[in-house]
Amino acid sequence: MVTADNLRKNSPESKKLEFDLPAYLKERQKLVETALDKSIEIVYPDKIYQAMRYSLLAGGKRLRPILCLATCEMTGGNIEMSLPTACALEMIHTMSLIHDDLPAMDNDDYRRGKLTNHKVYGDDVAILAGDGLLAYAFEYVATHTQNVPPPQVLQVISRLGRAVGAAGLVGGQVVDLEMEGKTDVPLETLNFIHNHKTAALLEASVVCGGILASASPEQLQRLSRYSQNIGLAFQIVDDILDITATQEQLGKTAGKDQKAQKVTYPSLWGLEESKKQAQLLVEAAVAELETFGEQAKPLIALAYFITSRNN
Ligand code: GRG
Repeated sequence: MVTADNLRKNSPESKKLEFDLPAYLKERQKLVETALDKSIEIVYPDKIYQAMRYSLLAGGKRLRPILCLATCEMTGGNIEMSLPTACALEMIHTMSLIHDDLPAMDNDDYRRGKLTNHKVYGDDVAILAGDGLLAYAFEYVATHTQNVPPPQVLQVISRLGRAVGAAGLVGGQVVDLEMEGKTDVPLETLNFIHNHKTAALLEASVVCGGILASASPEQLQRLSRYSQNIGLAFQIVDDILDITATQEQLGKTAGKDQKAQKVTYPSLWGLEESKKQAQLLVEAAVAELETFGEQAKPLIALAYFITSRNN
Protein backbone atom coordinates (compact mmCIF):
# COMPACT_ATOMS: atom_id res chain seq x y z
CA MET A 1 0.00 0.00 0.00
CA VAL A 2 1.32 3.46 -0.91
CA THR A 3 0.97 5.82 2.06
CA ALA A 4 1.94 9.43 2.70
CA ASP A 5 5.19 8.80 4.56
CA ASN A 6 6.57 6.15 2.31
CA LEU A 7 6.07 8.24 -0.80
CA ARG A 8 9.32 9.91 0.05
CA LYS A 9 12.01 9.51 -2.56
CA ASN A 10 13.90 6.21 -2.48
CA SER A 11 11.44 4.60 -0.06
CA PRO A 12 10.32 1.10 -1.14
CA GLU A 13 6.76 2.37 -1.76
CA SER A 14 8.00 5.31 -3.81
CA LYS A 15 9.91 2.83 -5.95
CA LYS A 16 6.75 0.71 -6.24
CA LEU A 17 4.83 3.71 -7.51
CA GLU A 18 7.90 4.54 -9.61
CA PHE A 19 7.17 8.22 -9.35
CA ASP A 20 9.57 10.88 -8.14
CA LEU A 21 7.14 13.41 -6.67
CA PRO A 22 9.74 15.92 -5.39
CA ALA A 23 11.32 16.15 -8.86
CA TYR A 24 7.87 16.39 -10.49
CA LEU A 25 6.76 19.18 -8.15
CA LYS A 26 9.98 21.11 -8.71
CA GLU A 27 9.68 20.92 -12.48
CA ARG A 28 5.97 21.84 -12.51
CA GLN A 29 6.39 24.67 -10.03
CA LYS A 30 9.09 26.17 -12.25
CA LEU A 31 6.85 25.85 -15.32
CA VAL A 32 3.96 27.56 -13.52
CA GLU A 33 6.19 30.32 -12.07
CA THR A 34 7.50 31.19 -15.53
CA ALA A 35 4.01 31.25 -17.04
CA LEU A 36 2.62 33.40 -14.21
CA ASP A 37 5.53 35.82 -14.49
CA LYS A 38 4.79 36.26 -18.20
CA SER A 39 1.02 36.53 -17.70
CA ILE A 40 0.93 40.06 -16.22
CA GLU A 41 3.19 42.92 -17.27
CA ILE A 42 3.44 46.25 -15.55
CA VAL A 43 1.83 49.09 -17.50
CA TYR A 44 0.13 52.32 -16.43
CA PRO A 45 -1.28 52.58 -13.75
CA ASP A 46 1.79 50.72 -12.44
CA LYS A 47 0.65 50.48 -8.84
CA ILE A 48 -2.20 48.06 -9.46
CA TYR A 49 -0.13 45.75 -11.67
CA GLN A 50 2.65 45.77 -9.06
CA ALA A 51 0.16 44.88 -6.32
CA MET A 52 -1.30 42.05 -8.43
CA ARG A 53 2.16 40.68 -9.22
CA TYR A 54 3.33 41.05 -5.59
CA SER A 55 0.92 38.38 -4.36
CA LEU A 56 0.72 36.29 -7.54
CA LEU A 57 4.50 35.80 -7.62
CA ALA A 58 4.98 35.40 -3.85
CA GLY A 59 5.50 31.64 -4.05
CA GLY A 60 3.08 29.07 -2.70
CA LYS A 61 2.84 25.42 -3.60
CA ARG A 62 1.05 26.03 -6.93
CA LEU A 63 -1.08 22.99 -6.19
CA ARG A 64 -4.14 24.10 -8.16
CA PRO A 65 -2.31 24.73 -11.46
CA ILE A 66 -0.29 21.53 -11.02
CA LEU A 67 -3.49 19.52 -10.50
CA CYS A 68 -5.02 21.08 -13.62
CA LEU A 69 -2.00 20.29 -15.80
CA ALA A 70 -1.70 16.75 -14.43
CA THR A 71 -5.39 15.97 -15.02
CA CYS A 72 -5.30 17.35 -18.55
CA GLU A 73 -2.30 15.14 -19.36
CA MET A 74 -3.84 12.08 -17.69
CA THR A 75 -7.00 12.38 -19.78
CA GLY A 76 -5.18 12.75 -23.10
CA GLY A 77 -4.50 16.50 -23.31
CA ASN A 78 -1.25 18.41 -22.94
CA ILE A 79 0.39 21.26 -21.08
CA GLU A 80 -0.10 23.86 -23.83
CA MET A 81 -3.87 23.32 -23.75
CA SER A 82 -4.14 23.67 -19.99
CA LEU A 83 -1.48 26.23 -19.02
CA PRO A 84 -3.76 29.33 -19.37
CA THR A 85 -6.42 27.71 -17.17
CA ALA A 86 -3.72 26.62 -14.71
CA CYS A 87 -2.54 30.26 -14.46
CA ALA A 88 -6.12 31.49 -14.10
CA LEU A 89 -6.67 29.08 -11.19
CA GLU A 90 -3.64 30.52 -9.40
CA MET A 91 -4.88 34.09 -10.08
CA ILE A 92 -8.25 33.21 -8.54
CA HIS A 93 -6.64 31.42 -5.57
CA THR A 94 -4.30 34.38 -4.98
CA MET A 95 -7.14 36.90 -5.09
CA SER A 96 -9.04 34.83 -2.51
CA LEU A 97 -5.97 34.87 -0.24
CA ILE A 98 -5.58 38.67 -0.63
CA HIS A 99 -9.23 39.27 0.31
CA ASP A 100 -9.16 36.64 3.07
CA ASP A 101 -6.22 38.42 4.73
CA LEU A 102 -7.94 41.84 4.81
CA PRO A 103 -8.83 43.39 8.19
CA ALA A 104 -12.53 42.96 7.35
CA MET A 105 -11.99 39.19 7.01
CA ASP A 106 -9.18 37.18 8.69
CA ASN A 107 -6.92 40.20 9.32
CA ASP A 108 -3.53 38.60 8.76
CA ASP A 109 -0.14 40.28 8.41
CA TYR A 110 1.78 37.48 6.71
CA ARG A 111 1.11 35.21 3.75
CA ARG A 112 3.53 33.01 1.85
CA GLY A 113 6.32 34.27 4.11
CA LYS A 114 5.80 37.91 3.11
CA LEU A 115 3.73 40.83 4.37
CA THR A 116 0.15 40.57 3.16
CA ASN A 117 -0.95 42.66 0.20
CA HIS A 118 -2.88 45.23 2.25
CA LYS A 119 0.08 45.66 4.63
CA VAL A 120 2.20 46.74 1.66
CA TYR A 121 -0.30 48.53 -0.59
CA GLY A 122 -3.14 49.48 1.78
CA ASP A 123 -6.65 48.01 2.05
CA ASP A 124 -7.99 49.99 -0.92
CA VAL A 125 -5.37 48.81 -3.41
CA ALA A 126 -5.42 45.25 -2.00
CA ILE A 127 -9.16 45.00 -2.67
CA LEU A 128 -8.60 46.27 -6.20
CA ALA A 129 -5.61 43.95 -6.74
CA GLY A 130 -7.89 41.01 -5.86
CA ASP A 131 -10.60 42.31 -8.20
CA GLY A 132 -8.03 42.83 -10.96
CA LEU A 133 -6.71 39.27 -10.61
CA LEU A 134 -10.22 37.79 -10.59
CA ALA A 135 -11.33 39.62 -13.74
CA TYR A 136 -8.04 38.90 -15.51
CA ALA A 137 -8.30 35.17 -14.75
CA PHE A 138 -11.43 34.89 -16.91
CA GLU A 139 -10.01 37.15 -19.62
CA TYR A 140 -6.83 35.05 -19.66
CA VAL A 141 -8.65 31.74 -20.22
CA ALA A 142 -10.78 33.27 -22.97
CA THR A 143 -7.88 34.92 -24.81
CA HIS A 144 -4.98 32.50 -24.27
CA THR A 145 -6.43 28.99 -24.53
CA GLN A 146 -5.27 27.27 -27.70
CA ASN A 147 -6.10 24.00 -29.48
CA VAL A 148 -9.25 23.47 -27.41
CA PRO A 149 -12.73 23.55 -29.03
CA PRO A 150 -14.71 26.69 -27.96
CA PRO A 151 -17.49 24.70 -26.19
CA GLN A 152 -14.87 23.22 -23.83
CA VAL A 153 -13.39 26.67 -23.16
CA LEU A 154 -16.89 27.93 -22.34
CA GLN A 155 -17.40 24.99 -19.96
CA VAL A 156 -14.14 25.83 -18.19
CA ILE A 157 -15.17 29.49 -17.81
CA SER A 158 -18.54 28.43 -16.44
CA ARG A 159 -16.96 25.93 -13.97
CA LEU A 160 -14.52 28.55 -12.74
CA GLY A 161 -17.32 31.08 -12.23
CA ARG A 162 -19.35 28.58 -10.23
CA ALA A 163 -16.35 27.60 -8.07
CA VAL A 164 -15.63 31.25 -7.21
CA GLY A 165 -19.13 32.68 -6.66
CA ALA A 166 -21.86 32.20 -4.07
CA ALA A 167 -22.06 28.50 -4.99
CA GLY A 168 -18.36 28.14 -4.14
CA LEU A 169 -15.68 30.19 -2.36
CA VAL A 170 -17.90 33.21 -1.64
CA GLY A 171 -20.66 31.03 -0.15
CA GLY A 172 -18.17 29.12 2.02
CA GLN A 173 -16.58 32.34 3.25
CA VAL A 174 -19.96 33.85 4.18
CA VAL A 175 -20.90 30.85 6.35
CA ASP A 176 -17.38 30.87 7.85
CA LEU A 177 -17.85 34.53 8.85
CA GLU A 178 -21.31 33.75 10.27
CA MET A 179 -19.82 31.02 12.47
CA GLU A 180 -17.15 33.32 13.96
CA GLY A 181 -17.20 33.24 17.75
CA LYS A 182 -19.56 30.25 17.88
CA THR A 183 -18.40 27.10 19.66
CA ASP A 184 -21.33 24.84 18.75
CA VAL A 185 -20.72 24.61 15.00
CA PRO A 186 -22.02 21.22 13.80
CA LEU A 187 -19.88 18.97 11.56
CA GLU A 188 -22.31 19.48 8.63
CA THR A 189 -21.73 23.26 8.77
CA LEU A 190 -17.95 22.81 9.03
CA ASN A 191 -18.09 20.48 6.01
CA PHE A 192 -20.25 23.01 4.10
CA ILE A 193 -17.72 25.78 4.78
CA HIS A 194 -14.73 23.79 3.60
CA ASN A 195 -16.42 22.02 0.70
CA HIS A 196 -17.07 25.54 -0.62
CA LYS A 197 -14.08 27.58 0.62
CA THR A 198 -11.38 25.03 -0.14
CA ALA A 199 -12.62 21.97 -2.04
CA ALA A 200 -14.59 23.86 -4.74
CA LEU A 201 -11.50 25.44 -6.33
CA LEU A 202 -9.47 22.23 -6.03
CA GLU A 203 -12.37 20.42 -7.73
CA ALA A 204 -12.49 23.04 -10.50
CA SER A 205 -8.70 22.66 -10.96
CA VAL A 206 -9.01 18.93 -11.58
CA VAL A 207 -12.28 18.91 -13.52
CA CYS A 208 -11.24 21.81 -15.79
CA GLY A 209 -8.08 19.86 -16.69
CA GLY A 210 -10.34 16.99 -17.75
CA ILE A 211 -12.76 19.24 -19.66
CA LEU A 212 -9.90 20.78 -21.69
CA ALA A 213 -8.81 17.28 -22.72
CA SER A 214 -12.41 16.34 -23.64
CA ALA A 215 -12.67 13.69 -20.91
CA SER A 216 -15.87 11.61 -20.95
CA PRO A 217 -18.77 12.41 -18.55
CA GLU A 218 -17.93 9.24 -16.58
CA GLN A 219 -14.28 10.30 -16.27
CA LEU A 220 -15.35 13.79 -15.17
CA GLN A 221 -17.53 12.27 -12.45
CA ARG A 222 -14.61 10.23 -11.16
CA LEU A 223 -12.39 13.33 -11.25
CA SER A 224 -15.03 15.28 -9.39
CA ARG A 225 -15.20 12.66 -6.60
CA TYR A 226 -11.38 12.40 -6.48
CA SER A 227 -11.04 16.15 -6.04
CA GLN A 228 -13.87 16.59 -3.52
CA ASN A 229 -12.13 14.00 -1.35
CA ILE A 230 -8.67 15.54 -1.65
CA GLY A 231 -10.26 18.97 -1.08
CA LEU A 232 -11.66 18.06 2.32
CA ALA A 233 -8.48 16.14 3.22
CA PHE A 234 -6.50 19.28 2.31
CA GLN A 235 -8.53 21.40 4.72
CA ILE A 236 -8.29 18.84 7.56
CA VAL A 237 -4.50 18.88 7.12
CA ASP A 238 -4.58 22.71 7.01
CA ASP A 239 -6.34 22.70 10.39
CA ILE A 240 -3.81 20.19 11.77
CA LEU A 241 -0.86 22.26 10.52
CA ASP A 242 -2.29 25.38 12.19
CA ILE A 243 -1.62 23.52 15.46
CA THR A 244 1.53 21.54 14.69
CA ALA A 245 3.57 23.72 12.27
CA THR A 246 5.55 26.90 12.89
CA GLN A 247 5.04 30.34 11.33
CA GLU A 248 8.29 29.79 9.37
CA GLN A 249 6.99 26.53 7.90
CA LEU A 250 3.55 27.95 7.09
CA GLY A 251 4.63 31.39 5.87
CA LYS A 252 1.62 32.78 7.78
CA THR A 253 0.60 33.17 11.41
CA ALA A 254 0.42 29.76 13.14
CA GLY A 255 -2.04 28.85 15.90
CA LYS A 256 -4.64 31.32 14.66
CA ASP A 257 -7.59 28.92 14.88
CA GLN A 258 -6.97 28.04 18.52
CA LYS A 259 -6.38 31.68 19.46
CA ALA A 260 -9.67 32.69 17.82
CA GLN A 261 -11.35 29.63 19.41
CA LYS A 262 -12.46 28.64 15.94
CA VAL A 263 -14.19 25.31 15.41
CA THR A 264 -11.91 23.11 13.29
CA TYR A 265 -11.62 19.39 12.53
CA PRO A 266 -9.01 18.83 15.27
CA SER A 267 -11.21 20.75 17.75
CA LEU A 268 -14.10 18.39 16.94
CA TRP A 269 -12.20 15.13 16.51
CA GLY A 270 -8.76 15.59 18.09
CA LEU A 271 -5.45 15.45 16.18
CA GLU A 272 -5.12 11.68 15.74
CA GLU A 273 -8.67 11.14 14.48
CA SER A 274 -8.30 14.14 12.13
CA LYS A 275 -5.15 12.57 10.63
CA LYS A 276 -7.00 9.28 10.22
CA GLN A 277 -9.99 10.94 8.52
CA ALA A 278 -7.69 12.83 6.12
CA GLN A 279 -5.93 9.57 5.25
CA LEU A 280 -9.27 7.82 4.62
CA LEU A 281 -10.38 10.62 2.30
CA VAL A 282 -7.11 10.34 0.35
CA GLU A 283 -7.54 6.56 0.03
CA ALA A 284 -11.08 7.13 -1.28
CA ALA A 285 -9.77 9.73 -3.74
CA VAL A 286 -7.07 7.39 -5.04
CA ALA A 287 -9.64 4.59 -5.53
CA GLU A 288 -11.46 6.83 -8.06
CA LEU A 289 -8.34 6.83 -10.27
CA GLU A 290 -8.09 3.07 -10.73
CA THR A 291 -9.57 3.13 -14.23
CA PHE A 292 -6.95 5.62 -15.45
CA GLY A 293 -4.12 3.09 -15.04
CA GLU A 294 -0.45 4.09 -15.23
CA GLN A 295 -1.32 7.64 -16.34
CA ALA A 296 -2.79 8.33 -12.89
CA LYS A 297 0.56 8.22 -11.05
CA PRO A 298 0.98 12.02 -10.72
CA LEU A 299 -2.56 12.50 -9.36
CA ILE A 300 -2.09 9.56 -6.95
CA ALA A 301 1.19 11.00 -5.70
CA LEU A 302 -0.38 14.48 -5.38
CA ALA A 303 -3.22 13.04 -3.29
CA TYR A 304 -0.74 11.47 -0.84
CA PHE A 305 1.28 14.68 -0.82
CA ILE A 306 -1.74 16.46 0.63
CA THR A 307 -1.50 14.50 3.87
CA SER A 308 2.31 14.37 4.06
CA ARG A 309 2.95 18.10 3.45
CA ASN A 310 4.28 20.33 6.22
CA ASN A 311 3.14 23.69 4.82
C1 GRG B 1 -13.40 34.42 -4.58
C2 GRG B 1 -14.72 36.49 -5.20
C3 GRG B 1 -13.97 35.73 -4.19
C4 GRG B 1 -13.83 36.24 -2.97
C5 GRG B 1 -13.02 35.62 -1.93
C6 GRG B 1 -12.02 35.54 0.95
C7 GRG B 1 -12.84 34.56 0.20
C8 GRG B 1 -13.82 35.09 -0.78
C9 GRG B 1 -12.71 33.24 0.35
C10 GRG B 1 -11.69 32.61 1.21
C11 GRG B 1 -11.05 31.48 0.48
C12 GRG B 1 -9.89 30.91 1.22
C13 GRG B 1 -8.79 31.82 1.63
C14 GRG B 1 -9.86 29.61 1.48
C15 GRG B 1 -8.75 28.92 2.16
C16 GRG B 1 -8.18 27.93 1.20
C17 GRG B 1 -6.83 27.46 1.64
C18 GRG B 1 -6.75 26.25 2.48
C19 GRG B 1 -5.75 28.14 1.26
C20 GRG B 1 -4.36 27.72 1.43
O1 GRG B 1 -3.98 27.14 0.20
P1 GRG B 1 -2.51 26.62 -0.07
O2 GRG B 1 -1.99 25.89 1.14
O3 GRG B 1 -1.72 27.98 -0.20
O4 GRG B 1 -2.51 25.86 -1.34
P2 GRG B 1 -0.43 28.30 -1.12
O5 GRG B 1 0.13 29.56 -0.54
O6 GRG B 1 0.53 27.13 -1.03
O7 GRG B 1 -0.95 28.51 -2.51
